[in-house]
Amino acid sequence: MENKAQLVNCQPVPNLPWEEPPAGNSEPLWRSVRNPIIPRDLIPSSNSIFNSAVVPFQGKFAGVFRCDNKARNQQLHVGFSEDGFQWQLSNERIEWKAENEEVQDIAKFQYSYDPRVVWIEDRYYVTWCNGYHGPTIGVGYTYDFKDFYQLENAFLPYNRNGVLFPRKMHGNFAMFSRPSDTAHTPFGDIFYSESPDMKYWGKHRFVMGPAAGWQATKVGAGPIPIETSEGWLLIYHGVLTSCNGFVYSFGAALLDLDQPWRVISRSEPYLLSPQRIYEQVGDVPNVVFPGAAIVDAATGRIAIYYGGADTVVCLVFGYVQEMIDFIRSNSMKK
Ligand code: BMA
Repeated sequence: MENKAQLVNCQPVPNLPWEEPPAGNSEPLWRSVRNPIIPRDLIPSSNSIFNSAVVPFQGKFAGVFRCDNKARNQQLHVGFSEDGFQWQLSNERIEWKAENEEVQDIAKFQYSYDPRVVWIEDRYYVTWCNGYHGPTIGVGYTYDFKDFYQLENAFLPYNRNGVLFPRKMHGNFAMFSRPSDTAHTPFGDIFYSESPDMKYWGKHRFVMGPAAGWQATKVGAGPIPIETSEGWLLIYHGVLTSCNGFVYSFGAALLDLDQPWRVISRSEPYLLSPQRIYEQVGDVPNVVFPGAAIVDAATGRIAIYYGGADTVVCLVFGYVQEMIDFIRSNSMKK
């Protein structure tokens, strides 16, 4: 019997979007029968809606969505939902207000995509891939999902997949990121960094790089890491290069609670790979890209939001304990 993991700093979410597994299910995760839960044309302005981030908000749900418009600009839109399945999205992109004059210079919109959202202490922080002479990690916050304030970019270009921790580490904010190039980067390792003030980032540590198979080309952090007594549960995407291009799957790892750059265990097989038609066919074929996970502390249930084929938003369900057991019993040899 594996150790029983306790969730740490996790709230009950009684209205978590949820479906029971199909009869005879033997997979660690199972997809919503309602997938894709957000179609590409939910709002008049959108070409596609995918790779998005949602959180529980005032007893309901709110989120920041990647909506590429019909000019194919990559933009962030705000959205709200009663049940986590059915979403109302703004038809216009978020207008970030520079938090102060210094930030004014970098807050000019170029492009923004692949957001993550997390509650830390007193507000919701948003990170995203922000165009500033190439992709880098944009940072901002909101209290109410109405007004959004932009801070300094966390890193120099080029970087993607900036993912904050839900609490301070060693008295500092903490973030994963993945240094990249200007294009469809053919490499990618996950790094960890800390900041005392959300402005200056340092103490950079290597966490993990590609490994054989589904994650042979690059890896990048997905949803906000989940704190458990067994370690940080990190869901991450991994990419392989086939004769027809990149294939995006996702898996998970357990990281040391105090030093998250130390990998305790990492599963050799993926948790989910593009196998359904809405994951295989779209603007970019063969992509499942996880951006958010909501956990219900009362039941240990998890609902993971992911983008399908860079076109739609999808949901997949599981149990945190079963994911941890899956990682441990399918662990990569070190
Ligand atoms: C990455 C990002 C993601 C996208 C993926 C597959 O570089 O652009 O938003 O899902 O490629 O196209």
